[in-house]
Amino acid sequence: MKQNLTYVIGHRNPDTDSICSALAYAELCRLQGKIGVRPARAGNLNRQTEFVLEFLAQEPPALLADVFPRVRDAMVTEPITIGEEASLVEAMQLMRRRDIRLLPVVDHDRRPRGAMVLKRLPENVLLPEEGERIRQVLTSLQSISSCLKAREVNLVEPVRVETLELFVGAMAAHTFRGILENAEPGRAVVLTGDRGKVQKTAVELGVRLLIVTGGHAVSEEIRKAAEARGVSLLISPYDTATTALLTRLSTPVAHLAATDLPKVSPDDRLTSLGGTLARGGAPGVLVLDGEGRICGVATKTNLLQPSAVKLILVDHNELSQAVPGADQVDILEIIDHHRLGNFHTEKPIRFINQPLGSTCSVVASLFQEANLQPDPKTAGLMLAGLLSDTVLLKSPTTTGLDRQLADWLARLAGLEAEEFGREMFKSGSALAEYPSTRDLLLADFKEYETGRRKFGIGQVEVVSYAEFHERMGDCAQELEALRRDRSLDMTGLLVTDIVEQNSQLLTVGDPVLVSRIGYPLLGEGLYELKNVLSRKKQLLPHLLRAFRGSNAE
Ligand SMILES: [Mn+2]
Repeated sequence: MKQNLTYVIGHRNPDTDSICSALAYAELCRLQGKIGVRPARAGNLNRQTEFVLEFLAQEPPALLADVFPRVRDAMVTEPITIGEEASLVEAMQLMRRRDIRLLPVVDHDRRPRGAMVLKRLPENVLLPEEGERIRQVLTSLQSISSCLKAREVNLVEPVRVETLELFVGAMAAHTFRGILENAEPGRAVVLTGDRGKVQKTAVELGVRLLIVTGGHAVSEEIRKAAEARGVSLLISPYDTATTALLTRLSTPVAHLAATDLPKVSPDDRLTSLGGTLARGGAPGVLVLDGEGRICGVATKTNLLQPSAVKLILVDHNELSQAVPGADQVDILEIIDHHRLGNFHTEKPIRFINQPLGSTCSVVASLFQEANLQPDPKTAGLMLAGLLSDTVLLKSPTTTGLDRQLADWLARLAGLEAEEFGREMFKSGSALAEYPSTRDLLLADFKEYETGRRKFGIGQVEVVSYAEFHERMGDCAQELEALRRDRSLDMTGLLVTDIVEQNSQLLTVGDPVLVSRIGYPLLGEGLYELKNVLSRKKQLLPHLLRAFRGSNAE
């Protein structure tokens, strides 16, 4: 059984705030002495978050594709097993010694042949219902010998598993002969002490096995006779009563193992198993790995335990946004800054929801409330989440407290917030994500016509022009190549800064068209478009107006 684990986890398609608030809140829990609280994520990191974690040398939290309770969470790993040739008595000793209720019986390759089940042992051990079968035992001579730790004087076909009948030679030889003659000597196992006449009778009648009990030596005459007659002969160190009991318990477990236990994979969901176990009489399951080898066992009790996995949700409070399976485990806390999403719980939980710019702001304020100071890395993480969600504190969701917290966190992290935030947005911005400059141009490229002139304009959004300016030479070259490929008179790229709410336009092509663009020129083919954000509503009407009449020239 795994120990309890609480994951702090954000929403699916995690953003920087989701990842960083999970990391920071798990750290707060650690500082508060809570055990077993770990950060996790419900999806892949975006590029911005990747940058943040790399920059702060922070390992990404573990990826949880889902939290559906699975067999692997409930099973006993590395289970104690017993070989299929072992005897019932060995199985019983093992189960008693190790206090186990379910003992898988395996072959040489650890593939299960079934299991010994504590609750069912009486059926294997107690007397069968039919009287005449009372003396019968299914076993092999080898198994009897090993149970008795016997001295092997003569063994014929020791590995054959057969149904044998036990007879105790505790009477006068002639009486005994009478009894044996009515039985099938070829299936008889005769137990006797140092009674030479009984021993001799048994050998003469050609019994399957003669066991001399009490460790008594046999005479040379008996030994030779047994060999000559093909009678197996063992010397048991135990008295007759013990020898009889152990012989009865010598059945190889392969013949007794319960085979009705479901075989499941560690990855199976517990919910799909519940019904199977509730309906059938199986006391548990055998868990097999990909190769069909046993890797765990789970009893009904194991499987009905509540999941050991618990969740603390950050940056969301709706199950539809949560990691799959969240509805099947306990949710202990929610730390968020979103609208309430009609969330139900069975027990009271800690629910902190503040109308702040980010969940990282909420977590940072919890550090302050607890009088705990985050280390520089954790402060940097919270700063990143805060700046990310508030778009460098410019989003209308930004509060006064967010600004104060950003200052506090930046100081603790030793970072300059504005610069760090810009770097962060730059790394995650559109430009870096395109595999090639051509892809960047074509991502949102539209062609237009005015008279005989054709032109095309692409648009990308950035949070800073810096990266665009670095790639401007490439962009101009590729715009020219694209212009020729598509037989256009002019091509352009509208780069919109969503933070500053401005755009710049880079163009190449027909000098007549370019000369009519009319916006302030910043450099070769580069224009400044103040307060222009929309290609459709702002840039295009302007260009169509400016280009009108250019056909005549
Ligand atoms: Mn958020």
